[in-house]
Amino acid sequence: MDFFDTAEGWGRDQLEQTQLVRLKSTVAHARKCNFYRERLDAAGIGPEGIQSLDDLRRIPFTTKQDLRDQYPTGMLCVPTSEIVRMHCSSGTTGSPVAICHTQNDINAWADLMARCMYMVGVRRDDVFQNMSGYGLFTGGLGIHYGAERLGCLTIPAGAGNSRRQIKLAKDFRTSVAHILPSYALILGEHLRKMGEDPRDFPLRIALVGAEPYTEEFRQRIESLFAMKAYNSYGLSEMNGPGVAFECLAQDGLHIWEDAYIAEIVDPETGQPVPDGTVGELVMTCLCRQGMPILRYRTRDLTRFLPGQCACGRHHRRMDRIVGRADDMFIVKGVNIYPMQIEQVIMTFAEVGQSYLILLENDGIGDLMRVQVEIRDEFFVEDMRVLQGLQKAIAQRLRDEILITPKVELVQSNSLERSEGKAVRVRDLRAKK
Ligand code: DLL
Repeated sequence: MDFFDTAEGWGRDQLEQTQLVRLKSTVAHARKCNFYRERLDAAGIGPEGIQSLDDLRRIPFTTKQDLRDQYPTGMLCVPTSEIVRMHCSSGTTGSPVAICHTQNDINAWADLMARCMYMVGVRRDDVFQNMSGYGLFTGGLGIHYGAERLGCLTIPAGAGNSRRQIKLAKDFRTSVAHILPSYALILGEHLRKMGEDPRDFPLRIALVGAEPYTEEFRQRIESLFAMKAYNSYGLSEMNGPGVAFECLAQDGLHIWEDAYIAEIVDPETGQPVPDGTVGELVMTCLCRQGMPILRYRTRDLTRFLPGQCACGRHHRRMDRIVGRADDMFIVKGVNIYPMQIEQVIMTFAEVGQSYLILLENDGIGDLMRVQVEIRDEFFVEDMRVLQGLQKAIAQRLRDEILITPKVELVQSNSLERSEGKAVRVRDLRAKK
């Protein structure tokens, strides 16, 4: 097999031996900041405290609140003069979280990102267009440096502005793009409105991630553009993109275990769940000097996939993220994740690019409305057809989530667009 670097092809023994060596040195290094020294001492883990990979479980979790409390530089483990870049995580609530990197950190991250891209067939003669926001968001510079590391002509197009994206892609024959799932469908619609078939667009590969989306959504993106779309997972606290990535088999995301240790725990108890069971992903980085983070509670829900991947790589795979522990909402006593809704509505050919879940309370009880954009060619259908569609969607949703939401069909492009990650749920209940 053709690997980007040797660690990509390592077997289990080599991966685990390396993890142990790197975990030992990361934990020893983390003691250079007061926060971890105190935490580790309190847990009885001294400078030589890690003897086996099982000792990882003795280390207390790190939470987003810890990172907020240590903002901006409380968790640095090198002098500030060694730091060359910082990024912030995309959280919209609470005070910010800043992650600081040394030049070595940035280089190691670029290598990992380049490995992801190489794995799905991106090569130096590809033209790569990054359609993601730059700035503090790691999907900009993080992926950018990976593409340059591979030697691609890299176009830092940034988010939005579909007309310009299309012009750049056509002028430079862009073959690979990084794009948020919600934006991919919007871009396709824009092309159609211009009277063009998105299948004629030069793209052959898209790296798609940064927000949850379903397999049904991926299939739409792939067929719309006649290209392959690979799921890309990461979070700022673990650098950003480049943590886990799908290979050509598209059967789960390989977690780069030479650089990270992943655990999946019960979100309530913090105890490991049996393999194959969905739980909260907990991540430890093994190759970071500026700001190492141990056992980070990501709040993302997924499961390890059993067995070895058909591609032959030994890095463990995780399933696509089903949602975040924080995304779950409760209506009439039922726990619902936005992805359950998406999974249903995206199977209807009439459904367009976007949807929005509205949660309200009419004083008697909770109400859930699902606004669904309908593709232009179906919106002109007669009333009975549209009512039939509305009913069919509502019924299928009831089968999935056990309550019947009110489904509203709206015109394509009528729901608000965001330049960054899509907002899928508006909970208006608290305001009543
Ligand atoms: O979104 C890093 C990234 C950029 C990943 C570009 C992939 C591509 P944050 O802004 O810190 O970092 O947000 C991290 O986004 O905890 C997940 O909840 C969500 N997320 C990221 N990738 C995926 C994915 C970047 N493939 C948070 N599927 C994470 C589902 C994802 N959710």
